[in-house]
Amino acid sequence: MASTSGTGRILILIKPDAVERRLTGEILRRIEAKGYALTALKVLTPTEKILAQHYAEHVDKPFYPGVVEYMTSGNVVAAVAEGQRVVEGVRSLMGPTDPTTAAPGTIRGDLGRDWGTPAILNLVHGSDSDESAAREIAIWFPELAD
Ligand code: RTP
Ligand code: MG
Repeated sequence: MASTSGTGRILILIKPDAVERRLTGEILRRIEAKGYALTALKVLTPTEKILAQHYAEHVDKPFYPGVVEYMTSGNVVAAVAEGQRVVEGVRSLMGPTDPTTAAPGTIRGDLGRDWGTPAILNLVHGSDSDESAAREIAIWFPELAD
């Protein structure tokens, strides 16, 4: 059973389609409105090297070249959010991977439109576990390492 106490962290990426569509504020607004605190924020165009680290579990999959093309197509906003059970909470706010079938009320369900190429354009990334969050925060925010 998930922990119900303590403060967790999550790595969030506002992906290039969201930045291009000026949805950064709307997505961060939803995360803040839920009660999570933003504790780090930056804008950058990801390199292939950082994406290979971030998506280590996907690098050998057939869709990976499309993900690289998608994620290097423009700026992303990387953020760290904190709060109780924040990984579960933000993943719930995001909705599932496919924006076409993500439920209304979720970020991907309300705002996503998956008729783009070269990958599933789904606006936002959120770490899927506390372990993933720690690994990903170290990749995107090495300056926060203690
Ligand atoms: P994310 O890691 O970006 O938060 O998304 P997720 O957990 O919902 O999805 P995941 O399975 O981890 O996939 C990572 C990203 O790769 C792209 N993708 N394309 N079949 C495909 O074409 C495909 N599958 C995954 C998506 O951009 C997905 O968010
Ligand atoms: Mg994932």
